[in-house]
Amino acid sequence: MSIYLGLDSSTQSLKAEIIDAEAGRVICSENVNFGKDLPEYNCPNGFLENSDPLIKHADPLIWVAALDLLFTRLQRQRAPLAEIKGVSGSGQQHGSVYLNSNFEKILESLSPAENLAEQLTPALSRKTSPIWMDRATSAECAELQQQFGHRMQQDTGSPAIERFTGPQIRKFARDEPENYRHTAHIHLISSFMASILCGQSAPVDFGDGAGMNLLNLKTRQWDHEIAEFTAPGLLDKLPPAVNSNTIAGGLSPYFTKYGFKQGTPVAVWSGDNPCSLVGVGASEPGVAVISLGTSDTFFAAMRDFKTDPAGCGHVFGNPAGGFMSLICFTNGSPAREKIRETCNVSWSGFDQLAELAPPGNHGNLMLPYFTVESTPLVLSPGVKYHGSEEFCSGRSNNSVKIRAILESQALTMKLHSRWIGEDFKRLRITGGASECRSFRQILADVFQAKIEQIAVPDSAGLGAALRAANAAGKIPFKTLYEKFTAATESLNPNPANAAVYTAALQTYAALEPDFRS
Ligand code: XUL
Repeated sequence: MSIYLGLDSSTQSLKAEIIDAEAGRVICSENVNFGKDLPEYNCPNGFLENSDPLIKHADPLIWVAALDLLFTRLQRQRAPLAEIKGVSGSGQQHGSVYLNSNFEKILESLSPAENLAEQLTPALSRKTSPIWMDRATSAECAELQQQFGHRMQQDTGSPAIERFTGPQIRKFARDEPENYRHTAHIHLISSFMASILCGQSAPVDFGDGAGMNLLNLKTRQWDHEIAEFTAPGLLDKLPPAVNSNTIAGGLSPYFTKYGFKQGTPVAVWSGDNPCSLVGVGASEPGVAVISLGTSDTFFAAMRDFKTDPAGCGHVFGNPAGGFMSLICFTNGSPAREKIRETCNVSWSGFDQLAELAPPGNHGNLMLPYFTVESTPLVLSPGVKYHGSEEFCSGRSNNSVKIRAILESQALTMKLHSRWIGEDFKRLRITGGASECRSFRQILADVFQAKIEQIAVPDSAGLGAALRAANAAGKIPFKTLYEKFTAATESLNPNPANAAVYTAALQTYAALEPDFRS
């Protein structure tokens, strides 16, 4: 049997996907929801409440407590844990965990009689972990940009970004110098979780490491100059950065209490977006992925390293080698939901009504900034309308309103993915809104690309399991993709609609700068 485990430590839950790589099947799934299952950690939505809306920290012990609970549940459902040939994982990106010099000693001597959270408490040099939703580091980003200018983006793949780890570390070192001094290891959530599994401090992989504003993507080493400016002595606190197929170590004896075999290979973990690239079978260039969720993301394996001149898109490491692009649109599902509520229709009604308005929507468009937007950067939210007087004053019919949000979201994705420099002819689409047929056709027509739907409920967890099979079992990704990530449905573009969307894209691009902050 060829069984592998993928773990997905996301913002709100920890999930497991156990695959049989030979049979091409997920044989077991399990899930721990932080808010519901671990209320004592006070992170109902994955982070601690804070009166400052810019601060989003979590209690890192919730992630290790979830590991104990998840494995207990897997054991209870008689998952074949002793058969597992390799483990890897996916972590929400950018978040960081701060540990003192006891960390490794504690990991080496974990007692199965006690739980992980209690044993790891004395290893923390900082009680909380900033996560990707934190935006409290604008001052630090400005300082990093002032110091390094364009080099920051050219060498690390992104300009200094509030949620990225480097600016977060700089803030901690400045605000809590004593605690920073007592910090011996700074881990990403991904490398922290891998460390616990293998009982020693684990490396950071290039995929997730690229989301730190610290990794030089040209040398694939920590950038000494940027690290030292970010915080004094930082280089000594960072784990090594390695290829994503590196085996970090063998499973710690602690986990034999759940039925795992000691020494089972643990491949380094990666970030959720790099893992999803693998989980949807898109780690070869030529196909882009659109994930429609709370935020919509557009990502693709890259042929060459290049960066977004507008500074909105990012470059991360592709776990299968090379690089991947990632663009995040904050106004995804909640924006669609707002329009659905305004029209007072069900999701199927929403879908049907969108088809009643023609492609191009009579020239009616909207800039859907219901909340702050990261692509393009809009810090003062507000929805802007363009088109007929009837549409702009909210009197148009529901079909026009619904088509406006969907066409505008497709156009912003097309506009802001142009820097990648690839005319994608295939797009793989995933996430809740991929069920909306009219949206799929709009995306097909705006991009003039074939839209493939895939039936992967947890692409990050599956991607982690496939990475484990690749790193520990030496199974090529191509073989795994044939078995796990075939398209379930596809939709062709209508060439007759190309011209109308080329024109709409021009209008949209001209409108946007007026509304940027
Ligand atoms: C990517 C990002 C999020 C997190 C959480 O840059 O911030 O997608 O990885 O999912």
